[in-house]
Amino acid sequence: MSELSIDAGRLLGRLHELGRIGRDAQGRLVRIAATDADKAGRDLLVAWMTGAGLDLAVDRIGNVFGIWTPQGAGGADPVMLGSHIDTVVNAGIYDGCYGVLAGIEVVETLRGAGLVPARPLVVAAFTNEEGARYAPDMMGSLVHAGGLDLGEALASVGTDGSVLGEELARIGYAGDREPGFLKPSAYVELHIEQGPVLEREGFPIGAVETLQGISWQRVTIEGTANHAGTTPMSMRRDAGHAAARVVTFLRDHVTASHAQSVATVGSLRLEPDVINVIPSRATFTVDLRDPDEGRLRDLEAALARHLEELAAQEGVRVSVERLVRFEPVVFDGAIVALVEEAAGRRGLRSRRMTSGAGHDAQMMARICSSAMIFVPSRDGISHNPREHTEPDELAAGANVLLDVASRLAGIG
Ligand code: HGY
Ligand code: MN
Ligand code: MN
Repeated sequence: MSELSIDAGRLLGRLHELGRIGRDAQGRLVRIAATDADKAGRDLLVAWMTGAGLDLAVDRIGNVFGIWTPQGAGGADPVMLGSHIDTVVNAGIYDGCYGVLAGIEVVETLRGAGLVPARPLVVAAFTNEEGARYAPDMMGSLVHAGGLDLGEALASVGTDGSVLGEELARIGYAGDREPGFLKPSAYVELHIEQGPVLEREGFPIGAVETLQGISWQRVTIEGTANHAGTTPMSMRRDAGHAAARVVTFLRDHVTASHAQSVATVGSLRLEPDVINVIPSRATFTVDLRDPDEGRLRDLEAALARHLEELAAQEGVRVSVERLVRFEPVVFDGAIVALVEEAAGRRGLRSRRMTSGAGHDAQMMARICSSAMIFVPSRDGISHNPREHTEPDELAAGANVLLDVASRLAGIG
């Protein structure tokens, strides 16, 4: 069994302290990217990073990096640990934050034990992983990996009409380093599973080997506003009804396919949004995911066909804007094996699995060997204040991260 362990009390204390930042008037956790709440969370994280003796660097898309370059290790490419600290609306306190804070724990534990890695260690907090305000999600890591033009990302307009670059400058996190200035030798992300598998099957550790493909679209349906009382049903061009048909189509189509696909209409807005007016416009998002690229394409094609038929049948006009499209990712097998080995040495059962959620690791996999470590989520709940993982499970995951990072950085 490995003797070194992270300070579980410190990790838990920080998770709860960071989890108190960004609460709205109803007490919900809403630390949306590039808002004042995000700034407050970033400021606390920066204090912890500098307190841990890390050198701070912020790039032009606002990614925050804490860098430990031990004597003699300066010439080697770093091992990077990380995730994100921005949240969705009414979030839990573990999604993303757990991986960033556990990364700081790894550095503090190694330094405290007087262990010196042969490579620099970097802890990263990527900007706008959630994509709740600015699309695409995983934006900061995508720019870092060269998958999205910096100018385009900074010019992205949020759901509130704000411009990301202006907001980053306003909160003081429009950094000066060029995105991609760090070329990691490896990237490892510790994250809660956000799904039910580990808990249901009784595994404390997930060795994540793949991550499913993601397709985000925004659909706008234009009908005709009319009087709710005087317009016969046969004469309506009802954008609300047409949108509802898409929602049920997706559920029925995916369920009937018995595949691993998932489909979600998470945001739906009707205009003029008045009780006695037939909706003239419906604007909604469609989130499609599947671990298999071919099946994901088939699902996108089936939706496109349905929208065409719908336009003809309902007499409405349909337009589609593609927001995000990421193909499935296969992580580095050698690091996945390290995760299993490290778990085993600590007497922890692990199982290989796919990630249903998107993560910064899927972007980092474009430029370096990457993998993820999961810990269980109670009832599989996430993106919800009921998100929870037991303290001993959190500590176990962080210790596996410690062991994997140590091996990758040339310790032990
Ligand atoms: O959408 C996702 O899967 C991630 O939480 N951004
Ligand atoms: Mn996350
Ligand atoms: Mn999330």
